[in-house]
Amino acid sequence: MQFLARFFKLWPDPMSGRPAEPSQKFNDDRHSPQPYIKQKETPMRRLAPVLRQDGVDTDLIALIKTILAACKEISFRVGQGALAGVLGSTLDENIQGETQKKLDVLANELLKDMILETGVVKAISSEEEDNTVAGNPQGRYLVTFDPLDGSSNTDINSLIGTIFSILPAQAGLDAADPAQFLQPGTAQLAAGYVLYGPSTMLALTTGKGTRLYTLDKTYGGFLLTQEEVAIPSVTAEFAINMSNQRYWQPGMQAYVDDLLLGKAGPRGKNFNMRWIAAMVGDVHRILCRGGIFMYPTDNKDPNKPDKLRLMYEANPMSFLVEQSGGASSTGYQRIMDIQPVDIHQRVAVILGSKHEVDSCLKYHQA
Ligand code: AFP
Repeated sequence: MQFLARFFKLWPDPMSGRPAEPSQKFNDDRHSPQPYIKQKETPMRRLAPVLRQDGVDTDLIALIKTILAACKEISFRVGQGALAGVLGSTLDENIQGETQKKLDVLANELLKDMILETGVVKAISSEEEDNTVAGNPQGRYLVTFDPLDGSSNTDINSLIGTIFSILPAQAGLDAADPAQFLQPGTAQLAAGYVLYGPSTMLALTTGKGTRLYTLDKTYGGFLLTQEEVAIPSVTAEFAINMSNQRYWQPGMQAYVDDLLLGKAGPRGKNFNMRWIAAMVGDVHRILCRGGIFMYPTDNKDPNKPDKLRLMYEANPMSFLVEQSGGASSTGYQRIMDIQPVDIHQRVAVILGSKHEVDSCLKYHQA
C-alpha cells in the first residue's frame, strides 16, 4: 500500500493534468541542491506570434525562423546518431565522390547557406570560418554563430548545441569588412541557442526576457514552454573544469578552494559540481535551476589564456543570462561591455546566479 501511495504521488494528476508534487527523492540535497522551483504554467504558443507580441521586426522574425529551420535539420541529423553517417572525423565518399562532412562542418554549411539566402543579412561570421562571409550589401543584420558547441560530445551521444547572436549591420562599412562585427554585446538584437538533447530546445532573447521553446517533432515547430526564465540569485552548484585548477589565477583558486571547503569553510554551505563540457548544456542547466559557470583565464598555454569565444559564445550566453536576472563577467568587467577587437577573440567567463557571481568577483578584487 505504501508503495502504491508513493507511486501515485509521482504520477500527474489525471483531472488537472498538473505534474504531481515533487518527491523529496528528487530534491535530495546531495543531488539537487537547488530548491524546487514551480514554473508558471505556460500556454503552448508558436514562436512567431510570441515574437510579434514582443514587437520584433518582421525581417528579424523571418531571420530567426530561418536560423531555426537550419537548426531543425541539424537536430534531425544529430538525432539519427550513427545512422546519419555523419559522426566521426572522416567518412565514406558520397555518390559525387565528395568526402562526407563532419557534423560541425555540415552544421556550419547549413546555417551559412540558409542565413545568406534570406537576403536580410549583410554578413555572417562563424567559429568554423576564418573570415567573415559577405551577404547582401543592403542587408540589415549580421549573424555570428557557433554551429555546434561542444562538438567533442557528438561521438558520445551527449549534449551539443548551436549558439547564435544577431547584430545590426553597420552603415558605411563594406559587407566583406570584418570590422562591422566588432560591436559590444550590448548591441545584440537577439541571441539564443538550440540545445540538441533528449528534446530539442531553444532559449531565445530579443531583450524582453529569456524564453524557452521546445521543438514539437510532430508538427515541426518550436512551441513556447517557459515564458519567463528567472535564474535564482542564490545557488549551491558550480561548473568548472577542475582539472585546470593549478593553472588558474590566485583569485579563482581561492574562490574554488572555499567552495570545496563547504560547510566547514567561510561559505558555510556545501556545494555540488556539474560539468557537461559543452557551454550550451551548462548554461541551459543554469537557466533551468541556477548555478555558476566558469571558464577562467589560465596559464596552461601562454598563447591561449582564455578558451571561450566572445562573439558567438560569451556574448549571446551573457545576453540570455542577464535577461533571466543573472550576471556575467570576465572577473574584472561585464562581458557585454567589452569592445571586441577580433571576430574570434577569446575571453574569461563567469556567469550565472547573481549573488554567486558577485561572491566570485570579490575574490578577483582582493
Ligand atoms: P568544442 O565545441 O570545441 O568541443 O568546445 C566546447 C567548449 O568551448 C565549451 O562549450 C565548453 O564549456 C568547453 O569547451 C569545454 O572545455 P574543456 O575541454 O575544458 O572541458
